[in-house]
Amino acid sequence: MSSKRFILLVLVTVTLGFSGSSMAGSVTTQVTNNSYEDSYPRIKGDYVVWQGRNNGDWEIFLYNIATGVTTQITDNDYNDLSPQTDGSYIVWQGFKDHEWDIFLWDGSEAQAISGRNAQDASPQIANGFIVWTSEPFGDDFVGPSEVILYDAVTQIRTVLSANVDPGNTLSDGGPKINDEMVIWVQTDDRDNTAMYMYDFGNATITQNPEYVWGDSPQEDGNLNVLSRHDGHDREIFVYNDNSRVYHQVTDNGLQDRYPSISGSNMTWMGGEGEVSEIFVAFYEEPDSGTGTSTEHAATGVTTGGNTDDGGNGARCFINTIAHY
Ligand SMILES: [Ca+2]
Ligand SMILES: [Ca+2]
Ligand SMILES: [Ca+2]
Ligand SMILES: [Ca+2]
Repeated sequence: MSSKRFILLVLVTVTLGFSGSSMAGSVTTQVTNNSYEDSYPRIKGDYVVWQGRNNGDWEIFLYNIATGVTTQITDNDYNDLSPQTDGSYIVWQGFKDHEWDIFLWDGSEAQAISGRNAQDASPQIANGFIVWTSEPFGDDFVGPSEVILYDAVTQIRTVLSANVDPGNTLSDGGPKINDEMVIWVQTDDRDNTAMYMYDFGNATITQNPEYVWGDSPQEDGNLNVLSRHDGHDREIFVYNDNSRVYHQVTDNGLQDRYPSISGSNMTWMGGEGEVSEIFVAFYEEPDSGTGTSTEHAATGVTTGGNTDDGGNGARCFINTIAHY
């Protein structure tokens, strides 16, 4: 493993200043402001991660809400995609040396955590555990795929699906993970499927368990974040299960998509193609006076020398549009 370690070139830039407001509603911060595509942000705790197509290939970026600092996690000449974070670690897939591997950033450096001679993809992380689908290949074979579990603390990698497919004759893939369990789907060569659940509590695997998967990057606690069309373009909304109120977070000329929420913090992608940027907002429980709307520019947001605000991207619009 140590031979695969490499010190990251960490590029730290002071980001656009964070703006605060004591008003009920939300305050939006534009995290990126550059000439390349930034997309698919995910958030957990204080970490916002996304992929940016900087200098011809995709790289991984981190924005720390607590410090307001953006860090470029990768800087290489191959594609790094699909970052996920649990608020402590970042995982993603990178096409290093002509095959997909899984990489883990532990706060100071990144290392490959998958084996070679396999296509390793779609990592998911929760609570320091990472799962992904791994499809081994050789000169005369490809697959079947396996589900891998990696413990970031002990650095132990386990072929989780080997417990129920010891000879690897079946295709295991699509794992999801939360603090309590891993689930995945196994498919045989006649397309019969079985679902498996690995329980972190008792370290056992159950076939076809009865449960409802309740984990989504678009919901946390009583808050749900969503992107929907307002008649002009897509906007970000938060729905509060308790107050049953939709709160409009954005109102701009950008296509606002791919929202993700953690606690009261949310992130999304605004704009398309080379002008797409990453935004972060903090949601505050609205007080009385529902049905009113207030618009204000997010204060303290500077554009780092670029005076183009990307189409009102840094504005925050507070609008309670529904109240049941
Ligand atoms: Ca790259
Ligand atoms: Ca298998
Ligand atoms: Ca919009
Ligand atoms: Ca951009």
